[in-house]
Amino acid sequence: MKKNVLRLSQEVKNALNLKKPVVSLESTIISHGLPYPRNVDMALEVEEILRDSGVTPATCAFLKGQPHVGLTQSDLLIFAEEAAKRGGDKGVSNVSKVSRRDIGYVMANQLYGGTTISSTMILSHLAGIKFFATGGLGGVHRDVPGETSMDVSADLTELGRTPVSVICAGPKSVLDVGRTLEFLETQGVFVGTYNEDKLDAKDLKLPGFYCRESQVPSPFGFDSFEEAAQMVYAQNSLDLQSGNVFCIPPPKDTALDSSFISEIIESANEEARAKNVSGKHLTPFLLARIAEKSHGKSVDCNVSLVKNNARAAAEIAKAYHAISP
Ligand code: PSU
Ligand code: MN
Repeated sequence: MKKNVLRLSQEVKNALNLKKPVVSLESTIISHGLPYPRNVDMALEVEEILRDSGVTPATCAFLKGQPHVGLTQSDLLIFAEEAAKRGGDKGVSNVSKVSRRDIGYVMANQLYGGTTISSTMILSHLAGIKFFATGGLGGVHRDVPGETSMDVSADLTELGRTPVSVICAGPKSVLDVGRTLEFLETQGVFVGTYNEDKLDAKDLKLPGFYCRESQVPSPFGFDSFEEAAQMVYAQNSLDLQSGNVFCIPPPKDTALDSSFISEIIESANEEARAKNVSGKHLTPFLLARIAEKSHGKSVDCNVSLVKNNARAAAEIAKAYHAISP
C-alpha cells in the first residue's frame, strides 16, 4: 500500500499507536440505509456507545475520494448532508455506495462514498482494526421468479478473503437467508450466534435482522463475548485470511414480530421485481419501502439493533485485547 493514502482521524491514530481497542463502523448505513436525520443521530450515538465502553470508534467513509478511517464530528455531518442531497447513484443520493469494485472509481473521481460492509472491512484491515459493528449483513437476494438473479452481496466474498470480524444482527431479512449461509460456508466464513437465552445448540437459530430468530439454524453459537474473542485469536494464530460473522439477536423490546414484518418484506420484494430494481440499488430500495410500509417501525428496530451490536462489538474487542494486547 502507498503510504499516507489512508486518512486516519487523530483519535484513531492515537488509539492504534497506544494499542487500545478500536471498533470500525460503516457509512452506507448512513448514506443509503437510514433516512435523514435519524441516520446522523444513529451514527453519533453509536460512536458515543463505543467511547463509553472504552473503545475508540472508527467510522469509515470516502470523502472527496479519500479513504477515511475515523471521522471527526464535522466530517460526519458534512457526509450525511451530502447524502441527503439528491443526485449521484441514480437520483438516490449524492454519495455513492462503495463496495470493493467501486473503490478505485470513487477515489479517481474524488467522490463521496458510503462504505458497505465489504469496503469497511478492507479499510479496517489496512488500518489494523479487527472488529466492526453494523446492522445487518448483505447476502443472496431472493430469486426473481423463473430465473436466478445472481445478486450476491460483495460482503460475502469479502468475508472469505479479509480477516475482519463483523458484529451484526444476521443477514438482512429481505434476503434468502439459507442461501446466504451456504455461500458463506463455501467462502470459509465462521458464522456464530450469541446464545443469549442459553438454548440447546440444536435449537439455536440465526437472528433475522428485524426478528430475534430466522428459520435457519445457526451453524455455531457462543455463550460469551470472551468465547468469540478466543475464536478470533485461534484463527489469527494460523494466519487464516478470512473474516467472521458474529450475530447478535436484536433487543427483545424493539425486535419485530415475524408475522408483522414478513408480509411487508415480501411485498417490498415484489415491488422491486415489478420495477426492475437491481444491483446496488436493490438493498436501499427494499429498506426504504419497508420503512414506509411499517410506518417507521423497521427504522426504530434498525437503529436499536445497531446500538446493541456496537455494545457487543466493544466487549468482543476488549476481550480480544485482553488475550492479545
Ligand atoms: N446494515 C444496516 N443497513 C444497511 C447496511 C447494513 O442495518 O444499509 C448496508 C451495509 O453497508 C451492507 C449493505 O454492506 O447494506 C448491503 O448492500 P448489498 O446488498 O447491495 O451488498
Ligand atoms: Mn447486491
